Amino acid sequence: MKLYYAPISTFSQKVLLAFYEKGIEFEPEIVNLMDPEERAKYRELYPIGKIPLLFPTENHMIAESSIIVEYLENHYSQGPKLIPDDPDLARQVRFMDRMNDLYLNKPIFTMIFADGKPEKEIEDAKRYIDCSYHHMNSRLENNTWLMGDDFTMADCAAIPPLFYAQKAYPFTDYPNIVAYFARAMERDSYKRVLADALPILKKMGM
Ligand SMILES: N[C@@H](CCC(=O)N[C@@H](CS)C(=O)NCC(=O)O)C(=O)O
Repeated sequence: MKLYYAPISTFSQKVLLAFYEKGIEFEPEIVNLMDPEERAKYRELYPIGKIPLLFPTENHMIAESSIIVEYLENHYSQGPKLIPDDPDLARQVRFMDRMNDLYLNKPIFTMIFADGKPEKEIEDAKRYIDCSYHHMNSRLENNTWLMGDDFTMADCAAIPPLFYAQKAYPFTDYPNIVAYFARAMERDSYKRVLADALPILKKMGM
């Protein structure tokens, strides 16, 4: 199974967390989309041009981080269940996953690359992140992970953007998120993700 990704990309890290949590092997294909030639070549393979991208076999392509996690969940029974069997719980995980993608991950990236962006876009990004922080902080009041005691796809989606948020839009006023992120840093799967990403970020001066 071949995975196209970049170690510093949050959506890639989301699926890396799933692979590592479940102990599923893959063949890494690291893509540097900041390199124009590599980006053009990648777009020949996948015209939308986003990572991550999974090829379970040579002719079977699966795009979109949540769909990749869902594929792993459906085809590999090992490791924790990142999407529960219970349909109502599964829906709640998908909801949190979607909220984290749309209203945490994306706006945090708007904040990282805020320079030159229209004021309206920055204001919207801040509002979305504030809403996400409030919601997460209250969910985490009595929960270890976003869905309770079990680590799920919702956490795979939340943890990578929180790393970048530390600088771009800190969550220091939200003690439950601070504690949650500290717990995430102790998790083997996330330690592996950071071990690959940190040297690259350091080289980039981030
Ligand atoms: N909805 C997509 C988003 C993927 C995404 O935005 N990936 C970023 C990297 S974190 C990317 O490929 N950016 C390159 C670009 O937009 O050209 C998913 O969940 O996989």
